[in-house]
Amino acid sequence: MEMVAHEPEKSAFSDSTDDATVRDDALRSRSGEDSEVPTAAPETEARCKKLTEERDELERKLKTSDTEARCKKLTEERDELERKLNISVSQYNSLTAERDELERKLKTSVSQYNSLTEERDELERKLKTSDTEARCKNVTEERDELERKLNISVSQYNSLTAERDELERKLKTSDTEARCKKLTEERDELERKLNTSVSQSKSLTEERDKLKRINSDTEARCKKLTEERDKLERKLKTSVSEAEARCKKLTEERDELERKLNTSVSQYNSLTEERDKLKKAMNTTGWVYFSNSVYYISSTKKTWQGSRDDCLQKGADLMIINSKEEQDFTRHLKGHVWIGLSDRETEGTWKWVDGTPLTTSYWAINEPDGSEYREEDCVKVMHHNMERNWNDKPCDESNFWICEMKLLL
Ligand SMILES: [Ca+2]
Ligand SMILES: [Ca+2]
Ligand SMILES: [Ca+2]
Repeated sequence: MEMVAHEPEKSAFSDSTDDATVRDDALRSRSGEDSEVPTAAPETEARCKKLTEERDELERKLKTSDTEARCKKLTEERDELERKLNISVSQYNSLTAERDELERKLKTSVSQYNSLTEERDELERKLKTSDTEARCKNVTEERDELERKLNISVSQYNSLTAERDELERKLKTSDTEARCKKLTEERDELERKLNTSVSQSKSLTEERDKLKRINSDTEARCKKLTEERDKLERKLKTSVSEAEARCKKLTEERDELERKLNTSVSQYNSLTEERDKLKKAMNTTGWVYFSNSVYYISSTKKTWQGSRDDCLQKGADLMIINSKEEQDFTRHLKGHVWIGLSDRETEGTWKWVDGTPLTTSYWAINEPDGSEYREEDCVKVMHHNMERNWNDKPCDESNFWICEMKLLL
């Protein structure tokens, strides 16, 4: 009977032990550790310490990153932070899942615990009627110990959870805000630079357009100048061509003139030669050369008209005295010789035989003395020793005469 009574008691004890094992498992799951409950706290602390270090490292990096201005480094840091944030989020999700799992297990444990408590109460009630109070007391002590440990673990779990949540909050708020602020500043700086660049770009575009316009104007002017230059070149070419033609024509004219000059010189030489021959010939036939004229002095006497007729017959005429030299030449003649001067047409108006009027005269003293009443209309030279030796005489008087033939050369 006692054995029978003992079996249920042992069975009850075994069940009670199993219940404790279940509670331990529940506690281990609740603390997130696989180890025994007493060792759960140090590892959690280590994890907490690690998280604290990470937080401090993050805060340190956040502080030091304030001094960094370059976009690349900040971006790298941001990426690193994002990576870490992702890891933290992942860890957070994992912890949340673990927490949910723990809560689920805790609920189960609590349910089991309640069930076990009821069973225990039932057993205690049963044990009261048995002799196993000592065992019951022992079991009660064990239970109290387990409850104490469970409370400690729950407290640690809550503390760690609170700390983790605080870290996550700080990580989210401080990190995100600082990063957001920094990124906002970076964005503003980049926007400012962008605006500056846009402004510079606009300025450069305007400058480029201005230069394009100037270039266009210059090209237009260049084109115009090129056209003008081509026009001038064509004109120059035409002018050169015309000048060459004129030069050629002038050269031809010069050559023609040179040819004519040569011909003239040749003719001049020929004529000079002929003149010299004539002079020589005339000197031997009564003609005398003097100052580009040849003179014939008669050896007989005739009236003035008879004398003139003789001269005309010789291809000459009575002498016309045109210069002082010719006047002096008459002084070498033998005396009283008719010359070609008369006033037969109009009394007092002296004319040479070629029709020219008398301008320079060499009348002898008191000459001319002819008048309407004293008919003296023809002139002769006399007195070789007189510088002025002209005298008017009646035309029918007989005198020697002098013919003059002007030479062309
Ligand atoms: Ca003369
Ligand atoms: Ca007269
Ligand atoms: Ca007279």
